[in-house]
Amino acid sequence: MTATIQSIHARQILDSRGNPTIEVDLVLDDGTFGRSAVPSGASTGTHEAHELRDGDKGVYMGMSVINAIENVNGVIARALKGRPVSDQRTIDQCMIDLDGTPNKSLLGANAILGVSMATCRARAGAEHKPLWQSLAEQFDVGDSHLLPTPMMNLINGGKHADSGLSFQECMIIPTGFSRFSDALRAGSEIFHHLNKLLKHAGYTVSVGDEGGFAPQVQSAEEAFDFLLNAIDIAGYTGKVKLAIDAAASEFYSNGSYTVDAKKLSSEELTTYYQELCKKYPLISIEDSHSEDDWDGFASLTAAIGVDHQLVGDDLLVTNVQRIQKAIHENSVNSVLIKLNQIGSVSETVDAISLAQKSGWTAVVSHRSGETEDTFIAHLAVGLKTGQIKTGSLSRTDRICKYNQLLRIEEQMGEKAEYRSPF
Ligand code: 2PG
Ligand code: MG
Repeated sequence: MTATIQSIHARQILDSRGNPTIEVDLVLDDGTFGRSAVPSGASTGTHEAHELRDGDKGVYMGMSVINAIENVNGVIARALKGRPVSDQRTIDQCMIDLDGTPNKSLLGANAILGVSMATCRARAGAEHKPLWQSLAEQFDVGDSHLLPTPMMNLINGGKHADSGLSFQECMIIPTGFSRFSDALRAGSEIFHHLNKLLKHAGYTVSVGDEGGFAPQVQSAEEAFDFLLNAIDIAGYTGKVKLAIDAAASEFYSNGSYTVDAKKLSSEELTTYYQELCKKYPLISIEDSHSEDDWDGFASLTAAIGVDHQLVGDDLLVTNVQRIQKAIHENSVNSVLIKLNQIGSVSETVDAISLAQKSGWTAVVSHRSGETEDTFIAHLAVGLKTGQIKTGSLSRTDRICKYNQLLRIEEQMGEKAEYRSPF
């Protein structure tokens, strides 16, 4: 396939929180068109690649991305025009070299990622293949028919809601199903039963950034009890497990963690997680400790890592160097994968491959600020990660990823696979 890039055009659009972000349109010389939109986090790790924002408080509260857009339409477009899209790594490396900084702070990780994803879209179009299949072939994954098991964020806390709950995400994982569509149905039914239970208990049922409820519950235990109750009423006990993203960097300060009004040391926090795992079917914990508390992570992995998934998000920021350190130090056994933490598709794939080679799991993830782009649904299938985290069962910015997975399952027909990653 020898199609080359004819034009690249970026524009400013809004994300699910109403903040500006970048959309990129890319056209090949054969007329094929590819479009992508870049997501944005709220609980961002300090080691993430640089998201370039203009910072003029009078315009979109400082959040506009005009400089990043000018970088796409200027220097990046000039450098990539006429280049073949057959090799994604060459395209990405060209932008990485143009930027020249370790964290993409010159051109912006948001600028580079937008072009990187749009290139993948255009190449898939030129090949007349679905994006997941084109990604699987481009990165030598081979036959891929595994639909990802979702982590569904039904109760939002932390920085994503005003609920008072310290943990950012209390999630369910539908493990006991043999089709993605059945797992999705279970998630939706549980979501609606939870709505009724919360209402009945006098809680608000308005939703947070990722479409989960944000009730003023007093503790993680109270949130888990609601989830288990909803799972039970929906008739899925045993088939649906629990997971959290503690996002602990957000409740860490001066050497201690404040969890639901209790002050805990790093060791006490590890003990608290162990107790929660004894009491509840909690099988996956993300960002258990603060992003540079390597010892805290390692202590939890030593304690419960054999039969629990311990995921690094802010800790690892989809960065191969940090993942390597974590493998060496046994800090966690799983990585959360976010394209915009590192800023290009091929570097994201490198992070996934390193994790997979090391016997870890990899969970492809949305950001709390999302768009209608469904790239991550394709990435999870194409790279055979077997897991995706893309929010609750409401809000189109979340549901569009699930809907795309339904389409992929339908396209695959009999070949589609779904199984528990645990
Ligand atoms: C996380 C993400 C997504 P944010 O912490 O895992 O759920 O949140 O995009 O705000 O970093
Ligand atoms: Mg996280």
